[in-house]
Amino acid sequence: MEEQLRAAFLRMKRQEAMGIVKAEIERGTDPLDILRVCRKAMEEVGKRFETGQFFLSELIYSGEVFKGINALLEPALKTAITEGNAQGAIVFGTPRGDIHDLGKNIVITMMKAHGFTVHDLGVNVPPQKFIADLKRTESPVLAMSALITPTFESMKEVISMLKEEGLREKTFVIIGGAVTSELVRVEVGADAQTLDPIEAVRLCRNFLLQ
Ligand code: B12
Repeated sequence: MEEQLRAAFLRMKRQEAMGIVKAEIERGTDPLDILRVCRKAMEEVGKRFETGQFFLSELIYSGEVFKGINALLEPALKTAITEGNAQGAIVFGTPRGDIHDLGKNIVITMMKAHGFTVHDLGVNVPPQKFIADLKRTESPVLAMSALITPTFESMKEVISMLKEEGLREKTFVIIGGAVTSELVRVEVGADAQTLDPIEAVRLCRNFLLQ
């Protein structure tokens, strides 16, 4: 499946890719494994964009292929999850300057399926909006997604505003997105970082159960 799906992605064959995914779901393949293959394929699209083999049109189209696949994966991801009801609230968004949201939406699907209430602020979110929503909803968790490196500065701004508002101590800040890493977590001052949606759920749940 992996090679076929990767090839369909790189040839921008949306219907073909969706057909492969549909067949895999019907065969009972773990939807998280399908997601991993998609993420790797998108990484490859990104690399080809970086090296000039692909243009912006391919970047855009790969997003459309992924959206089609996500529509198929979403119900499968929800039914694949059976554990508990976390009952915590999360403010989630892609900070200012960044408009990527495919990964964010996947993580939100998983969080909701695990019983979290998610306040999705969307993309290109100014720091003030994060703070206002954390206050309004009294959410103990702030989740931010970054797909381009300039977003690290926006994340830092949000975290420094959290400190100014006296909210930093009581807010668990988790970040993710293809360009993030443990080093980035330390640099921006977040509490946790992961690329794995299940790990994200586990980390947030552990914080809430403390
Ligand atoms: C699709 C895509 C786009 C689409 C986005 C569509 C959309 N609605 O999101 C479009 C065409 C709009 C786009 C635009 C641009 N893009 Co772009 N894009 C990509 C691409 C190919 C795939 C991203 C993706 O959706 N992956 C699939 C998802 C499922 O993976 P993910 O986001 O990583 O999410 C997973 C995890 O990270 C995690 N996760 C995600 N968020 C969070 C949050 C939390 C809290 C947690 C815990 C976990 C978590 O969960 C997900 C599931 O596993 C990447 C390549 C790559 N390496 O990813 C480039 C990439 C991110 N883009 C890049 C660039 C340069 C751009 C542009 C600047 C291009 C341009 N010249 O205009 C613009 C920037 C626009 C902006 N201001 O934001 C670069 C960034 C380089 C950098 N280091 O800064 C990349 C890395 C490509 C590359 N290698 O050059 N892009």
